[in-house]
Amino acid sequence: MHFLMQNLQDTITAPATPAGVSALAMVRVSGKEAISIVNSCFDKDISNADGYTIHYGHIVDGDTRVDEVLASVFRNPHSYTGEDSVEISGHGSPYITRRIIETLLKNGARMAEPGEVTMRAFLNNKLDLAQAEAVADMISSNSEASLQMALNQMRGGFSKDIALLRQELIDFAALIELENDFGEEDVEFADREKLKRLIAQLLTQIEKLRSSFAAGNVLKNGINTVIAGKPNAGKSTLLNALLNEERAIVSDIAGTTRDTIEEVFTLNGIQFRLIDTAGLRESTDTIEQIGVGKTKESMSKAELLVYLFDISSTSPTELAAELKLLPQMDQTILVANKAESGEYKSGDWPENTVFISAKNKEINPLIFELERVASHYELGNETVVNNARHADALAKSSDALQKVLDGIDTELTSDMVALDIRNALYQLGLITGEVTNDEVLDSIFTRFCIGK
Ligand SMILES: Nc1nc2c(ncn2[C@@H]2O[C@H](COP(=O)(O)OP(=O)(O)OP(=O)(O)O)[C@@H](O)[C@H]2O)c(=O)[nH]1
Ligand SMILES: [Mg+2]
Repeated sequence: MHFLMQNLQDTITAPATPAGVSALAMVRVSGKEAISIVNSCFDKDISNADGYTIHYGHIVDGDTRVDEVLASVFRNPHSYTGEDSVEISGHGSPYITRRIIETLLKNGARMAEPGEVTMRAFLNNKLDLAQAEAVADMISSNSEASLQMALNQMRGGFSKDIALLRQELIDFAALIELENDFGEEDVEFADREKLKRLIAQLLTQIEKLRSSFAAGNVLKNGINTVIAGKPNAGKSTLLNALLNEERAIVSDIAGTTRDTIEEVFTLNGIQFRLIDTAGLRESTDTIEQIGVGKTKESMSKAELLVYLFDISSTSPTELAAELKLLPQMDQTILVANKAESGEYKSGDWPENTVFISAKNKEINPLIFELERVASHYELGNETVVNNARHADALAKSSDALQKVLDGIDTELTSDMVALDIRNALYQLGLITGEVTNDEVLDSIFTRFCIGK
């Protein structure tokens, strides 16, 4: 509960750029006294400066010039936080940045807590909670797709959907609560059939949002992809070919890979988390057995299985037997490796088999398949839920709505039905921050780094 205890009347400061040597570094000052505090350690008078103006001058500590800077002035409410703010761009040395901040602290600013800057923006209605979380996601996003998703969410598409759902429900809650006020009199303002239809509609929409969570997760974290197959099929060779580096040991000894090896491969902005595994076979070697156990575990968690077989030493009947032993996966790509080693008839093999030569780096047919998989996750304009907290709140509101339905069907009293509706509203509101509790706020904003 650290910064909910902090005084929001304070003027805060923090570096907004990472520590380290760079051309420039920016220090943020935000709060009621932002402009006057900077003014008291700046060799120009900016006390009456308009918003959106930039001022050249020096930060001074007594008689000492700390740095030559540009100070950008923002007037409330037209700033990131909605408060008066000054952004000081100085030279990018950690020492200078520290000196600027020390000077500001001396003149009455307080060091910002991590996330406090964005929390103020939230409290001043500059962002809603889902958008604030998107800022955190954007800062930590590591691929183009996850960045796009965070940007989308920041623009508020997600929040708008939720707000629409909530509004319809609020209207019904009000009607049902009105019934309560009439107590003994047996009145029904809220048409139960209409309410049931609305809830069914809501449940469908919530379901849609929830199922986008899986796709959202992929964009954020990458597609868990397991490369499996018999020993010597060429799995490690394939991993190396995809990464274009000699990452895994390759040898003609069956059972070379024992531990799983994980590397990220990015294709069209989508990350594949490639896992090279120990070849699948019954083995008497203890360590290899452990490796095979790990392979099976990885497969059970994977979203995509790339199953490799050596076409030069496997017959179609043998392959069919192998495939029977595989777990059912949502997505599997069957790959015939060592295709350069001899003639083959593609008709002899299962449909959709792709033929490659990992050793010769002839892997384009597989790349095409991976692109096809990646395209499922491409970002449309649809709302994507990408956050475990949102998914959780959606699940809980879905449960609460189900309860409302059950309540209507079993002719529960209107005060009980109203209670379940309120609960569903509460869960939906938690997502956008229309309803907040300290615990949620705290867990979100502590994920930020100082200065954000
Ligand atoms: N001719 C040919 N040989 C290949 C090809 N890909 C891999 N090999 C060879 O097959 C042998 C096994 O390759 P690996 O990549 O170690 O096979 P693996 O599936 O990782 O094997 P384990 O780790 O033991 O399960 C090595 O001698 C590779 O050089 C290919 O496309 N063509
Ligand atoms: Mg291997």
